[in-house]
Amino acid sequence: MKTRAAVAWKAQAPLTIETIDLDGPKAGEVLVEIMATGVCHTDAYTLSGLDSEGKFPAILGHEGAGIVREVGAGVTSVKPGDHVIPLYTPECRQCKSCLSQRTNLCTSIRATQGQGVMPDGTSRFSCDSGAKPVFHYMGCSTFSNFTVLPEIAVAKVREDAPFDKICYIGCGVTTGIGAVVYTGKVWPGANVVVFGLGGIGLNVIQGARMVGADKIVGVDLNPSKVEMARKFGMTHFINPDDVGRDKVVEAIVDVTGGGADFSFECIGNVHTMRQALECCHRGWGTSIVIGVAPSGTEISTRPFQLVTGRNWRGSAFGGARGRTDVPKIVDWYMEGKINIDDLITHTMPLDKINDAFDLMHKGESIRSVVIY
Ligand code: NAD
Ligand code: AHE
Ligand code: ZN
Repeated sequence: MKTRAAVAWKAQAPLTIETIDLDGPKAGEVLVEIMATGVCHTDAYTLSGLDSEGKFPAILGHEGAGIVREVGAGVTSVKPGDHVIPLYTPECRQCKSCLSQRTNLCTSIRATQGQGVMPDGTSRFSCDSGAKPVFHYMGCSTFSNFTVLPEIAVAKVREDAPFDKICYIGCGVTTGIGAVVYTGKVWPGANVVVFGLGGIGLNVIQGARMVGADKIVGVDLNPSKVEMARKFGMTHFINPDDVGRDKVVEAIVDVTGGGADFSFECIGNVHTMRQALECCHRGWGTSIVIGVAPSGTEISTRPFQLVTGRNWRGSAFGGARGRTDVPKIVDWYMEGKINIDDLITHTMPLDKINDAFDLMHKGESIRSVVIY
């Protein structure tokens, strides 16, 4: 079939809207009509050319919601008409990682996903009527109106949930709230510090408030993020440019009375990752890296920071098991337990998708959502 899609032809170039070819679902795969997709900083990261797994030409996008239109042979868990959220972290429930119950990082199709192809090693997308392959992205490619996904990479969700809001659960909401609930297991009364008050950090903040955190300290260079952060539960704000960039750790230790019980780095900067670790409380504080730093960069700290009891961890997709946890998070939204609407500051049609990247880079949006 033909589908409209925003194609990333090469790094650092704007996406262009094309009508491209899409092969139907093979065994174990499903065809999904994407109804809405968010634009995450990770899409911008890959488009920047700094992602070691970035392949071009590709159809980016990994934060979508849509409707199953066709299923391949052997598909049993979803049927045409089901509403789904694509999962860049699938859940096969059979691999060593899924069976371990210790991680959400299903390994069954991770290798081919990173190569921009389906599990059989080929792409379903092409241009010039099949002559030139176009790569998939993070196994999702939600910047295409129609996409093909493995059955294990879709979460079936309730049908009364609006696509233009729940698409954000496909990455940002789950990543932020999940990092608090599933990865950190943050306890009521904990002091929490959040570096980066963007589409991820604000969800960490609402997750921290949800579990009953005490102080919730936000750190950002952009003071325009403060109002929204306070609305979502931030109790204290530190602008590194106000306290001095080399005094951020001191300022946090001061405001938390000894250091953070939990810190979350939601920027993707190795310097703030170090600050996020070093602002943790001696003896037990845990820092969780969420931000994706450019390939080739490295984190560092004095080993003494770890010897004295600080813990350095990371979280992908908030530690959420996609097919199990995503439908529950959709329920939380529908029951009014979490706020998604206020974080979606901009919407646009597909042909304006480059505006979403511009707004993000200018720091003017929290989340932009493309509605097909
Ligand atoms: P965003 O652009 O919406 O927000 C980033 C925020 O960081 C902005 O408010 C910006 O002002 C602030 N910032 C930038 N540099 C700063 C600095 N030096 N000090 C303080 N604040 C600074 O981005 P987002 O969509 O929230 O994504 C944040 C990061 O999380 C990205 O690196 C993204 O790739 C990553 N991410 C990771 C996962 C995961 O599963 N681990 C999932 C989604 C996104
Ligand atoms: N290809 C990148 C990896 C980037 C990365 O860490 N991605 C996160 C999700 S970001 C969503 O916005 C993730 O899930 N990581 C676990 C995994 O298996 O990729 C790079 O830098 O090489
Ligand atoms: Zn994302």
